[in-house]
Amino acid sequence: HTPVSVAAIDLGASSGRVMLGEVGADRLRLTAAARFANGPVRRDDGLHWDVSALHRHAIDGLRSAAAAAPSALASVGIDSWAVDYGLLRDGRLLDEPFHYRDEERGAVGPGLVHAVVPPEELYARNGLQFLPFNTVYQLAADHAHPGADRLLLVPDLLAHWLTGAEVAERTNASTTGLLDLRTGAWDDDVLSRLGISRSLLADLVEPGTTIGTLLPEVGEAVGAPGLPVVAVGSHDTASAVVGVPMAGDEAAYVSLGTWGLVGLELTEPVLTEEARAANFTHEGGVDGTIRFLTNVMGTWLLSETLRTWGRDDLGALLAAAADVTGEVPLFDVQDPRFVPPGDMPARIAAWCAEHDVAPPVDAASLVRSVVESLAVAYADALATAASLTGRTVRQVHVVGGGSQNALLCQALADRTGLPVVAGPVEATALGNVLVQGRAAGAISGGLDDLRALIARTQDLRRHEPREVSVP
Ligand code: LRH
Repeated sequence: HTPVSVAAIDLGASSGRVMLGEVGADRLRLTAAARFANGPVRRDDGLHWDVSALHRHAIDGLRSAAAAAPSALASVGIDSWAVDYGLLRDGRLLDEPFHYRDEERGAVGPGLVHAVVPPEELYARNGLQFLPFNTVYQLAADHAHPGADRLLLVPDLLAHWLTGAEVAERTNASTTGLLDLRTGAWDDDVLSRLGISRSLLADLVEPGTTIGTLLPEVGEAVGAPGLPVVAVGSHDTASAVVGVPMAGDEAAYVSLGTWGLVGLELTEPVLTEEARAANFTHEGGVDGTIRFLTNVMGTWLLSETLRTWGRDDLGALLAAAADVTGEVPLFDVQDPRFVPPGDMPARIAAWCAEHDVAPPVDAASLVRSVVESLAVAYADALATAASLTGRTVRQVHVVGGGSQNALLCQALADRTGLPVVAGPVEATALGNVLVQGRAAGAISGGLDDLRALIARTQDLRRHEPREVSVP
């Protein structure tokens, strides 16, 4: 096994990056080749993504990664947030994709779908938690968009622009609601009942397979002609879970970015009515695993709060929040009012007023209130995951950008009474790089081996639960 260099294009809801990864039997190193902002773009017809800008950033970042690589890049892999898609006709994108936080589509889609396929039946078939923006609901709300002959999820759209190929990578396809959990194939019955043409969907590919090679003009632009594009866990959360340095079945994870994805890795589904009622999902993981998790609010609440205040000093605010000694309100972070972009401090105050709770008195206590309320929600979700599966959780891993929030990780340790292992921050890019490294033959083994490599090479921080009374 000789170490290889690979590039990871990792697109998150608030920022994207192109990472240069070096991976080998005892080596796992990431360097940022490019970082860029991402976010919702408001237009007359609703909330969109600027995927054309992401495409440009990806190309620029790839060029930097190729130039910085110690040896020629072996491949590039792409991951992004789930559910959103571009519609194409004759290979051309019809419009910038909608953003899953668009309120109107979320209000319309579910009713249209559930009138045809009731939610209980849908869960039995696709195993997905109800999120009003699952692809199947967005598509129903899209019927005003005739003429499309192909749907590509965001990472698959990028891969199409880089290689010309049209595929549906399996982990991300599992978030559409159109994949049959029992057979692993597109659900032809649901598709026909909903009037969605099967030919709109591309053929499924597994993480680790080669999607294609860079189109000649792209290869030239990035200085890496013929570079293979390899499918990774293209759902960012699938790659993040590969990047969780856990071992055994007593570990749980919180993949903490814009969302807090809280759950367990399973090999068999838990398709019970209790799991459906608790809104636990079965998303497809790398190597045929199941990501049994639920979507909880994440750092979105903090980033929208800072945006409202016109501040960008999260570190200073968290330090001030850590010093707050008075009571802070615990509010329900899962209240749907917090999903769309907007004035979170005002929404939190309104929630408190409606629930006869004293609102936070200043910025520091508001931030503390958010942190404590998130920790409560994660602790609850972890307890639910354990009870739905009959597992005992003895350790919690927090990965992703939010794992840098030590106040939150400590609050989670205190509220669960369990050790919290924080890191890696770049779990998603690492998961992306590891799957490519394995495909290139630089490493071998199953997810346990990939995770052991992370545990050996990455900075992790342990938070022990404290014997303190928590508000
Ligand atoms: C996190 C994520 C999550 C999805 C949401 C749309 O980035 O992919 O797993 O539910 O975005």
